[in-house]
Amino acid sequence: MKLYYMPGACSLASHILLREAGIPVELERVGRDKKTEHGEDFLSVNPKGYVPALRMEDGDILTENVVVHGYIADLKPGAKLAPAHGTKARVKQDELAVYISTELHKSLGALFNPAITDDARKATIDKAYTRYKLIEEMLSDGRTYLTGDQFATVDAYLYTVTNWAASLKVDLSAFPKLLAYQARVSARPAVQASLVAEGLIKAA
Ligand SMILES: N[C@@H](CCC(=O)N[C@@H](CS)C(=O)NCC(=O)O)C(=O)O
Repeated sequence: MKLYYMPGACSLASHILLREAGIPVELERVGRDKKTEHGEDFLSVNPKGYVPALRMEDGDILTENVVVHGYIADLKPGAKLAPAHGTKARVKQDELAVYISTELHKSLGALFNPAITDDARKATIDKAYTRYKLIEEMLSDGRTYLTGDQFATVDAYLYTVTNWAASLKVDLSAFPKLLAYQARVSARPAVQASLVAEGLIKAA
């Protein structure tokens, strides 16, 4: 399998999940010019032009974070990254995944646009705060991860997009449970290995 990624972008979540599942993966970095590190034209790999793009074992390409995460989880049920299909636990996890995708990923991602106005930036951050408030409340019952004590797809995803806050200068100090959660997820060996492999931190 091959994961097309941009360092620190949302594709980091798929990268973490592949490591958590123990699935060997080849990493292919994509540049802003849409060329990969080995000279592939990324637009011919994924005409949508964005990561993550996962080349599956049969050669087909799979895109869209939430779907890629579910696919990885289903490949290795033993890793318990998602509950079984057809259960309420699975649809509740899917509900969270879509919340992270549409309410947090997309709004925080907009802050990377250098053309964003101050007013739009403030409105976007205020909206993200209302979304994080719900996450903070969920974490307030002492659970280790978003769905309980089991690390799941949604943790890799929430961790990845929340990790952007520092570089985007989004102050999360009003969410202490979230910050403690970020530190817990960050300490996982698969997360550390992914950060090192993407060149985001140095090996310990
Ligand atoms: N709908 C896609 C969006 C993925 C996405 O926003 N990818 C960003 C990185 S976080 C990207 O590749 N941006 C580069 C671009 O759009 O040119 C998904 O949810 O997977």
